[in-house]
Formats: sequence, structure tokens, C-alpha cells
Amino acid sequence: MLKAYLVGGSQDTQGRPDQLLAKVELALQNGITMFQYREKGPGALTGAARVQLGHRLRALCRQYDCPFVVDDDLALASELGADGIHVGQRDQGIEAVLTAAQAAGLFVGYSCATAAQVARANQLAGVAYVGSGPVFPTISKADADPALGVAGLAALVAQSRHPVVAIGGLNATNLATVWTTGVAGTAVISLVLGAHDVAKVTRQFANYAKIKS
Ligand code: TZP
Ligand code: MG
Repeated sequence: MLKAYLVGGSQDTQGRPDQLLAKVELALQNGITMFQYREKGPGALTGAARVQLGHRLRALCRQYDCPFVVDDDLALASELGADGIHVGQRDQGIEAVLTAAQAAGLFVGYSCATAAQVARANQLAGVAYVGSGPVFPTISKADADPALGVAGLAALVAQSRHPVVAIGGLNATNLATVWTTGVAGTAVISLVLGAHDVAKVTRQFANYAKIKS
């Protein structure tokens, strides 16, 4: 389920929830293996609108039998009946999240961008996967850390006892190289949500995962 992981929110489709829903449905029809609802950053919805869009995305993922993950919000993940939650280093403390997520039956993804962070994650049995990036510079996250590069990613993969998902600046040109690092999966926002032909680009994205893994 980590192989072709789509992340996104309405801020990634010009603030248009209907466009997000349409693109996510095309992506679901063309091979994504997991979706994360990440309504965050400039232009993101808040309050009831954020919850309502989450319900619609959740229903869509259920329709296509695709695991549904919520970024950084345990209450929202529970309300939407998510399968998993993804947390970063600046979000709620990981121990508290692991405990609460276990009680709620959610798997946990954890962002790690340094050797120290991976070493910490290695001590945590309940982590389902580690998200590492940005691998390359990204346009989709204003507060992103410096890019790891392919060698930096490979070092984290070698160190991690959890499966690693690469994120950040992945595109049709660099996906082949990313798959040489031993990652368990690849995650994108703009490659798919910024595509003119979402179906075609998603098929390419998902095909890399099939060929290279
Ligand atoms: N975390 C690290 S980079 C990133 C996130 C959420 C953004 C990835 O977006 P894109 O458009 O695939 O570079
Ligand atoms: Mg986060």
C-alpha cells in the first residue's frame, strides 16, 4: 500500500475541493495504492469545510478500496474513520500519537529526515512506515526541510528498520533513481494533482512502483 501514495488537500488544487475530488478519483482509478488527506498550508480549509471534504474523500477511497490516511490530526482521523494517521516531527509527540492511534485502530506513519530521527523511530515498534524527504526541492510545502538528495535518502533507507516512503519533488524524470535506493514506496502531491492528464501520469507513477520494486 506504500508503493504509489498520493498526498493532498484542496490547497493543492487551487483551493477547489471539487477539483481535488475529481483528481483523486482519477488517481484511484489509475493505480494509487494509498491516499493521505493533508489539508494544510496557505489556502487550506478549516473547521466544518475541512471535515466535510474529508468525509467525501474518505467515501471515495472506500469506494475504490484504497487505504485512507489523515495528516497530523487524530480527532479528524477518528471522525473520518481513517485507516491511518501520518505525523511529522513538529506535530504532536510521537509516543502519545502511537498510544492513541493503537487504541483507535489506526496505523501510524512518521516523518523522519535525519539519521537521529530514524534512530529514534527505530526504537518505536508501532510505526508502520517512515516518510523521508523532501528528496528533491518541493513546491508543495512551504516549511520543507532542505532536500536530502538520492544519497541522503539511501542512507536513511539503509538505517531504518521500518519501510521508508520517499516524498518531495518526485517526478517522471527522477522516480527511477528514487526506486534504486531500496524505498518501500513513493509519495507525491504535485506530480499527480498538478497534472493535466491525471490518469496518464498516475499510471506512470504506479508503473514505476511495479517495475522497480
Ligand atoms: N513532506 C515533505 S515534502 C512534501 C511533504 C508533504 C511535499 C511533497 O509534494 P511534491 O509536490 O510531491 O513535491
Ligand atoms: Mg505533519
